[in-house]
Amino acid sequence: MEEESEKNHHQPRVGLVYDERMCTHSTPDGEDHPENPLRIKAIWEKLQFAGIPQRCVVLCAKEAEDRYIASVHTQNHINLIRNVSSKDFDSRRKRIASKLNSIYLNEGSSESAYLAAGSVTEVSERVAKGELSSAVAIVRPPGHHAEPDEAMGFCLYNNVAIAASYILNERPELGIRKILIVDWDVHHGNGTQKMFWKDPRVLFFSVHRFDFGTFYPAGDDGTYTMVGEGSGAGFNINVPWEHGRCGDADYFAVWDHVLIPVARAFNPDMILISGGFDAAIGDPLGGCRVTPYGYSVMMKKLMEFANGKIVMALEGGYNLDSLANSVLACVKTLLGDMPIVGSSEAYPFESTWRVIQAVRQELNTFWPTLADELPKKLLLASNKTSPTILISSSDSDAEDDAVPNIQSVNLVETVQDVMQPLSMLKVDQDGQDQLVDGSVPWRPVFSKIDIWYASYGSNMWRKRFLCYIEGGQVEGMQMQCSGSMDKSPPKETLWKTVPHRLFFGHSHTSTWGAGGVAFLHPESNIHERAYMCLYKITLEQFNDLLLQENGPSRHMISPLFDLIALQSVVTNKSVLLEVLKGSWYSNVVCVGKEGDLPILTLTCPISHIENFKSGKFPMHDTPSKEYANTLVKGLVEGKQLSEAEAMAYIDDASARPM
Ligand code: X5A
Ligand code: ZN
Repeated sequence: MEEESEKNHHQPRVGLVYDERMCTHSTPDGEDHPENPLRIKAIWEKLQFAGIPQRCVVLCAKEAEDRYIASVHTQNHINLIRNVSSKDFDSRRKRIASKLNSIYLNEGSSESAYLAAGSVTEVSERVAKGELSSAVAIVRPPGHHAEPDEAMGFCLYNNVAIAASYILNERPELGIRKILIVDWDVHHGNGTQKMFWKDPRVLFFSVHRFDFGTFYPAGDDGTYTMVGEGSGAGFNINVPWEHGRCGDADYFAVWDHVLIPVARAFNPDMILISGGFDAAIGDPLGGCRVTPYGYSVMMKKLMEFANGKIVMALEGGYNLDSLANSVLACVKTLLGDMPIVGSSEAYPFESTWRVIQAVRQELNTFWPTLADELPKKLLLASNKTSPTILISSSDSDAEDDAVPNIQSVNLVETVQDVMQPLSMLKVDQDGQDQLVDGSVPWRPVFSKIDIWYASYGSNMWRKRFLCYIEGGQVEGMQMQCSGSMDKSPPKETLWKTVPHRLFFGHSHTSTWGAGGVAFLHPESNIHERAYMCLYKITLEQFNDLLLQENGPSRHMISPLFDLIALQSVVTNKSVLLEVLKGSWYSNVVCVGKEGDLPILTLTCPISHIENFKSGKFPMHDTPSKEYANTLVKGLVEGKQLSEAEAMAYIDDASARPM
């Protein structure tokens, strides 16, 4: 079964761009330099020897256009790079380069810089379009150190930043709204960080040697407290190694405990990798120890996101063999080849756990998933004598073992009846309703199961709730909802109060802007009373609602909240949705029954309550005006409270300590 569907998966279309013209950029007098033309030649030869180009879509390099470069670089910088290779600059070129930080220039520099930036942009566009599944750009000069107005660190144009900005700003019709940039070059991507510092559409993640600010490019830019600013706050993540010798185990630990949980929450539409390979074992500049196996695992883990839409652009990497072998491992991984065998002998350094914890603490207000305690056993495992703990696939969650509380037995039986034939519930890769060999499409089935969805926040206002069903946007909302696939209105509406604490937490939302949003304490408490507006909708609609409530985009291949989850919520009172981990509303809670149907609501995991109590997450934050208005309208139009009473209800809930 497994093997058969594997065969039916068509081979991914992996784009590959390489062009000898990028070899013309070299030191003016033929001096040795680590960033030399042999780098990309060695990669290309290795790929040819391995028969890779035949399996890929090979593309020619293309020069970037100034107007697109201009979205991240100044005109002044563009003029310099455009003209510096011309005859008129022959006498000045060396002098200009010597004034820059770690830069050489020759007659080929301009063309190479344009080709590198243009090639990354070109393949990114094709991946965004879906014409390619993923792509690798074997380019030079590298880009990630290049700042808006300055070439530095062997970089002239910031290739990856130009591509990201092109996709977001020039091609909105491609639907790429959020880009994750993963910079695994051993050096900090200072240029890219600057370019997207205030931009929440780009999550920039860089893991690099920092050595307390002494490693190139040196200074404080690469430290973990640099999290971005304005609406971009939280969308810049630095993981600064304290020293060299970091290897696979250290990188895997960062992937598992920082990057992957955040990526899950951010849910990028596309990933760009600033693929430097100077953290590779044997690299003369990096002094780290990542193996080709390490890179392939890092790549594989990223392929779980953005529908696999990944573009890897070459940055550094100065040992020709390490470089070529590492790139080969990455391309093979994108092609879906069997993973290469690797050792899991090593353990992360103790310093690695320290760095990971510092990063998690710094960023956990933006990414709640990072607030969970790391398991003690993990932290103790860096003594290098304990048995292998290398790849732990996810963070542990104390709330996973919620106390069972058997109720509504009827429903359990009902659910079990329908579950039997659906135990092999599966859908085809592209998604929705087609029948694939033996599997059962979920939408037609879920469209026949009704539940009560209970709202306590803005969804109490019917018009706002209907955005999740019919699509659209009401006053005060900062974004459009896509709506459910089934746009039929709720079959019934009714109001109830429940013995749960209503509170307002966090400091902003993408829907309502600044100000806290509503949560319901997942556990009941007879001293509390919260208003709820119940809508009878189908399990299919509930799934579409869950997806929209926890962040836009991405269509659902399999249901987020399936029959197993439904059974579990009825039996255990709440269920944490693993796939939504990191989102604020990842916890589905059953607050009772109405008729024979369960009443389901969405709230934060119980573990977050502690964070609200301790102040780790902001709370008794007054809700934003727009948001509070929406609640008031809901309660008033629903004939539950007068306007004054509704306002008092909200004030009371936000003022009271937990
Ligand atoms: C792209 C890259 C390194 C610059 C080191 C300068 N640059 N000493 O790896
Ligand atoms: Zn580097």
